[in-house]
Amino acid sequence: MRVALINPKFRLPIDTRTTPHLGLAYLGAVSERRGDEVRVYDADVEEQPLADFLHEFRPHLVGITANTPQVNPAWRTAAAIKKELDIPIVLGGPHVSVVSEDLDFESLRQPPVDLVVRGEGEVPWIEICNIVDSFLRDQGDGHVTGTSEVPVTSRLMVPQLDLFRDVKSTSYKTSDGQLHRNTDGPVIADLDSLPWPAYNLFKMDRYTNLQPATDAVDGSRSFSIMTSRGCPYRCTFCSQSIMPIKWRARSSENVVEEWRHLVQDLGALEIGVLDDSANIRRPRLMQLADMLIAEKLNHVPWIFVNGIRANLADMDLLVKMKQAGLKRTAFGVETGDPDMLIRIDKHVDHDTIRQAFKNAKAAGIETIGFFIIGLPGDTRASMQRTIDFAIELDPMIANFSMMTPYPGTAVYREVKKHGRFLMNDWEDYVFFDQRARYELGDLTAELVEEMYRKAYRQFYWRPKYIVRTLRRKDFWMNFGRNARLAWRTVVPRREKTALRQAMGAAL
Ligand code: B12
Ligand code: SF4
Repeated sequence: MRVALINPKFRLPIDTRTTPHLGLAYLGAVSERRGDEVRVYDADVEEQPLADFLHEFRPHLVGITANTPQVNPAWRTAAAIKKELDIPIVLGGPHVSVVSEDLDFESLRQPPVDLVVRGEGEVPWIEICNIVDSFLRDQGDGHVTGTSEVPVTSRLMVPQLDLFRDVKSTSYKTSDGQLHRNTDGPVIADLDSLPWPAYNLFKMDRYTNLQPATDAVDGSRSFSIMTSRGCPYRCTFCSQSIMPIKWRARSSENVVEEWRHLVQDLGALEIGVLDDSANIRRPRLMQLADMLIAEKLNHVPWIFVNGIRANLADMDLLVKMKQAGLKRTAFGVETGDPDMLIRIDKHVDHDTIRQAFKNAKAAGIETIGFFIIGLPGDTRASMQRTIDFAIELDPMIANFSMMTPYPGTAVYREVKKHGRFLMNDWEDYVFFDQRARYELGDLTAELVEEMYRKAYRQFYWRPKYIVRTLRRKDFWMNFGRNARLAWRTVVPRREKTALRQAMGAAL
């Protein structure tokens, strides 16, 4: 069967670099293992128009990925596909996985969307492929022509057959328009059973690299890896719809084998480790580091892109990881205010965070701090404490995000109940824009936007920071991009956001 996997176009309001989509790379790998002919269409880097791609490849099944700001483009893509070919369309990814807000059904209500996969996709995706494949074979429909009187998709989705009723973690729409939601399936217990991501399906030379945590290297030589999935914590702001609370890790042997493949076969010059919480089990990381050293894979720098838990980052572990090639690590600090830190359920205190930064710096590892401006309950004083704490920790990169309440999070529920959203579209759910995303009590958009700009100004326009930055080679490698970012964050916007004015006028 021919299977197409699509990453719909979505441009962030800042100048981002591009990276192959790891989720699609995993789905492509399991499909290839099933024996399918697979193509990835990544609209971020693709030059061929979608219609041409579809007519050239003539897929039997299409899967589209969608996080929250990408879901409208995903629907538009689905509509464009159905205009060209009569084929079943499956949506998956973080947005459609938020069952608490019925977001699987929201997508199924879009005419061109037939199925939604919630959460980890590999197992349900393959079950769907099996069902569609045997249906097409039974129908003698080796090729999708769309010329039969009853369209292929309608025949596949007839309620009398109800072909997808046993596919766990899947929601679907039968041809009578009824929406169905199957129960959740178990998480993938043995991650070693998964094939490695199929980078062979991507036009690697068109990517730049992971941002903002990594440095500018040739995109085709910058890779991601995920050594564990899930996170046992539930911070109030974090969108955890895809990765369940059950944390699982691959074996070190399995990780090292993929690492070797990236370094030796694909020529990786840099590796971004994408785990949500890589250091949940310390002995595992120690073993992994030992193996990277023993296997002489430690000459390629790697980076914890998403942050590791500060409460589990002791000196011995960090020194060992530095020896294993760890160049830079992020920590989720979020707030400098002690009460807010408790309120967001981070389960860490400021002294522990201080110590983790000290340890990392002493071990010779560069640091990134993630901070949030405008958490529910934040005040001018608490946000100032966040800025002050960032300056005290003095990481190499401070990343201040505008609090964006993603559906399914505790913050989203709180704003829904007591505040008001300043977004009228899922495409606004990005946090590197300068605009406030909601208002709650005394936390006004003006205040949050003012403090957001202040955070960047106060952190980055320190003489000590500027001198140190100018001495870094990486800074000059990224000079154009850094200059654009600095300009955007320093120049204040005088007007209120256009969106807020529109919302105000509507009330
Ligand atoms: C690396 C990363 C990035 C990278 C690359 C993104 C990418 N294209 O993969 C960069 C830095 C560019 C990025 C940017 C953003 N990101 Co990001 N990112 C991640 C991160 C840390 C890892 C993604 C990953 O590779 N996961 C591992 C793979 C295996 O999982 P996956 O991609 O989700 O795919 C699995 C399932 O979702 C499902 N699936 C996915 N697609 C499909 C499609 C089909 C057909 C099927 C059947 C199944 C399926 O099956 C896959 C295999 O199990 C996640 C956190 C996380 N744990 O996933 C956040 C995360 C995805 N990002 C998030 C956000 C908010 C963003 C931004 C919007 C932030 C911003 N700047 O405002 C932007 C959006 C950019 C964009 N253009 O879309 C949120 C999404 C929340 C939401 N509700 O949408 C997450 C979950 C972080 C969080 N916990 O809040 N991100
Ligand atoms: S912010 Fe980090 S620790 Fe908190 S729930 Fe998300 S991934 Fe887990």
